[in-house]
Amino acid sequence: MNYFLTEEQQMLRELTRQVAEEKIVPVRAALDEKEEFPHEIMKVLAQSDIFGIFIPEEYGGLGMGSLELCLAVEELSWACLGVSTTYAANALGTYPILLFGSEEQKEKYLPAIAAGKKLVAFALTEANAGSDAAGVQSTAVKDGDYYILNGTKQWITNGGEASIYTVIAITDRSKGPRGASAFIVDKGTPGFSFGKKEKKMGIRASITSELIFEECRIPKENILGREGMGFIVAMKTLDQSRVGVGAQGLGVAQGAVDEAIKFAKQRVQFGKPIISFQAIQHMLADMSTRVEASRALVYAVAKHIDSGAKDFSKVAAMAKVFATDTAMKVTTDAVQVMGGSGYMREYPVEKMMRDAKILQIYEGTNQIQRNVIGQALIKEAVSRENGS
Ligand code: COS
Repeated sequence: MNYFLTEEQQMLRELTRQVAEEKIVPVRAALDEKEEFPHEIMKVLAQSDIFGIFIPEEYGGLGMGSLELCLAVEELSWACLGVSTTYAANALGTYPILLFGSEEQKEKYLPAIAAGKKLVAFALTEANAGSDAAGVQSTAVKDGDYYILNGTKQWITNGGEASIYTVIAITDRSKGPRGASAFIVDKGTPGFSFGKKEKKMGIRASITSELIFEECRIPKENILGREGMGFIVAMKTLDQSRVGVGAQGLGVAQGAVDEAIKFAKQRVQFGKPIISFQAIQHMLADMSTRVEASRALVYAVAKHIDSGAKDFSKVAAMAKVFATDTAMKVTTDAVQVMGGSGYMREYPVEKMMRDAKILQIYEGTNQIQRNVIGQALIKEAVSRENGS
């Protein structure tokens, strides 16, 4: 379908597809098997300026927006969701600086991020704070020119590999969600260490670690926005990033459809390639239709965000939930189309299916997305009733 992409957007898509085909596809199975961080691929993405896509030109980026980021994420996810998670989590970690950082913070951090010299991680989740984002227990206590950070963050993508961390901690527990604040913490700050490295079902080319803060002194100028803005920093960051998770779903689902079609044309049963059977055609038809619907929604939401829309929580949640539920369904159906072969590690679809599962869980479970959509519908109905 023609999405009327500009020449620049088409070139970006072709470039990331080329990286995906030439650099990621040949090594994805090995990265998954060895649970290895994709250092070499990150270098290629840096050399190709792909880290700078969504960063303004004045900070060394390409000055593009959500749609371009989604195009790149889609292509990387088409090849490997582990690699694309590493890349997309870098954007997630950068958004707090981009959206809430002071001029000094932007000048200090964004050029190295745009150049791919420094990787970023976003640290909200804890043992008792995941879906309940306001349940954070880590604390940041003001002490002169410093905040002293204590607590443990869990399941942090890029944990240990990233040089920069955007961290949510409580500065005033009595104020509930308004008592959280957001900070930039540099790797190497005394009192900041890394704990358990997780063993995961999928996205095994990405790293997921625990962050441990023990009497970690952070300069007070590392606060993002003002004290008490941490919950809003987290929510706005997630609103911004969730369409990218939709793009991940879109990419891996397209990858699975492509593999299923390729296989169904070659596999012969009852004397014919299985693609000639209607049972298979109907599955492929449904899979492709869902993927195209996801693409239309993800691109439309990304364009809406890029148009300068103020409140896009609802539509970002819709893109995330629709495209990632699609990814789970389509990757599972790709395994089914390919039968025994689909289940074997020799083919890429079993990995795609394992990888896709996380998309329904991270950056807000798909149940939380439905809550966000539901709350927005109620708010809209109330404001319609009030005639506003
Ligand atoms: N943008 C701006 N403000 C927002 C907001 C958003 N997207 N979402 C909530 N707020 C505001 C609310 O308007 C409210 O403000 P007031 O106190 O002025 O009324 C405040 O923040 C608290 O909101 P709410 O009461 O809705 O908070 P809840 O604790 O009920 O949580 C959900 C809301 C569930 C939506 C939130 O916790 C969430 O998104 N959870 C999932 C987090 C997540 O994605 N975790 C994954 C790990 S991070 S990768």
